[in-house]
Amino acid sequence: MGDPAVRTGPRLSASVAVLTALLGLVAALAAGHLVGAFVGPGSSPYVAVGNSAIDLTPTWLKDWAVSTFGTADKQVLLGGMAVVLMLVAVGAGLLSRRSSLAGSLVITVFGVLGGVAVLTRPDLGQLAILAPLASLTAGLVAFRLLHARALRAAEPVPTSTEGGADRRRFLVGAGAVAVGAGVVGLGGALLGNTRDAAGSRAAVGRLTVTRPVPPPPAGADFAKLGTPTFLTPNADFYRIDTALVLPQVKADDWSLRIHGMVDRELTLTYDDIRNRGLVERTITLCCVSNEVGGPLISNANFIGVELAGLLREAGAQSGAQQLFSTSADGWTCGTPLDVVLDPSRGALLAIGMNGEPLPVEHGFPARLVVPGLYGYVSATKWVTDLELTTWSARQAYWLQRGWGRLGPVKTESRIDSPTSFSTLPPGRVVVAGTAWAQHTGIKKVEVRLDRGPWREAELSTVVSKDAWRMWQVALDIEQPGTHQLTCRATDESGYTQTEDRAPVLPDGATGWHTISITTR
Ligand SMILES: Nc1nc2c(c(=O)[nH]1)N[C@H]1C(S)=C(S)[C@@H](COP(=O)(O)O)O[C@H]1N2
Ligand SMILES: [Mo]
Repeated sequence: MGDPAVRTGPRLSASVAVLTALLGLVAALAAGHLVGAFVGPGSSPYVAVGNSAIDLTPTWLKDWAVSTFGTADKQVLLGGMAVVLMLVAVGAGLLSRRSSLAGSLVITVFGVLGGVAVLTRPDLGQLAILAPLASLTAGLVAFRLLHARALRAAEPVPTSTEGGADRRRFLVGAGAVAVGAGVVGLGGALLGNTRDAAGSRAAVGRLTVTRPVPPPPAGADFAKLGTPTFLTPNADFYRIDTALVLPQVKADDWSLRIHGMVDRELTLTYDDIRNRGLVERTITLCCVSNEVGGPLISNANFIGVELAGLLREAGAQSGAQQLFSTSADGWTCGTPLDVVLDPSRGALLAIGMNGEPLPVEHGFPARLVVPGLYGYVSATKWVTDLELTTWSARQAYWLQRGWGRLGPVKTESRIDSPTSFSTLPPGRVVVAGTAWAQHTGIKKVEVRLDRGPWREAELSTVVSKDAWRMWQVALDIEQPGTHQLTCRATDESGYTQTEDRAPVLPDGATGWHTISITTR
């Protein structure tokens, strides 16, 4: 049986117990953040657990998260983790009103979880374990110290002066932990900033392009009618990746290794690439997770070197089937090698985007871009390693999760204006939108009102078969009421978009984009 003194001894009020546990949590997070800033951006245990959660998320749940929260899914995950941690701390505090044992156990379990997450990250070295260790130690020390002081303050005391001193000692300790965690956490954030890639990107300066593309012609979009601008500004370019914190790779630290089934292994530095003779190419990138009518597509002038040229220099061996690329954060991608090696394809190792060095969120210092393939099989950001190999030897990140191997972009079109469910006066309505069939080109877009005949739309000036095109058509919608507008594209191969609806998994959605409008 337990010591009866434990049962009858001092007991913390619920609020003091919860405060003690929450301060332990704050101390743990701050210490992990600071040490994490030293050993690498993803080694903060909080971030590592989040990254592991992303990698362990089943595809259906990931799809649901993306379709519900869009590109804010990562903020939602981090926020959700914060709420869970806080609830756990509240529970641990309430279980620790007499003894600190339960709280210490909970802290230890979570510390070990953080350690496992950090150790199993593909992109973190062994040293990264220091971050969760710091978290565990700081959490345990802060919690147990405050708990002991709180217990002493809660003891029935002979004189009121001593009780006051004990209470003061607890409050001073609590204040010290709170302030200390703030300082340490802020220190971690500042240190993280000095180690980030933005400074390195700023120092890159202007990229000298040997073969630039001219500015887009005036008729390249119908932005005045509601389509996107032909070139997507970098700040508006859609972003998709599994990185909870952006990989921070400095140009000076970066190198690209080309190896595997090659005659000569190559290692290239940033200067090697930027001095190779940069070309510029207009390429529309889109995500396989883009639903019919969805926004996960953008177009930019990418600046880089010919990927095929690099691989020829390394000497691709016969039998090699895929270009297996790895990013600084351990994400992997498999691209069909014949597509990459085809000189007419124009695959790039890109270091620039719309006249600037690649933005950090789009892969600084370097990424791959392959016209006509979805991003998940072609567009590795923060790329550091290219291995020529077979399909059976290596399985890339999304292939392991049930997505298709080849990933050619499907011909699609989208209505941008009017927007779905808008109400318009009856009469003339200009319908405008976007169509894409990267590396094939768009030949025709047709629009239909309700079940009426297809009407051919006017297309924007063609710039490149690798880029999207905009379209517009004026329709007379006299009858008041609800109407359906549908569009479909035909590409330069003669293929007309199928009406059959396919989901995004495993290799991209199909179907006609239809919207509802009301005239009144
Ligand atoms: N390192 C890394 N590269 C990546 C990804 C990723 O998760 N990690 N996602 C890919 C996917 S699915 C797409 S659609 C494109 C998106 O590129 P963007 O964010 O520049 O638009 O990047 C690709 N490259
Ligand atoms: Mo994607």
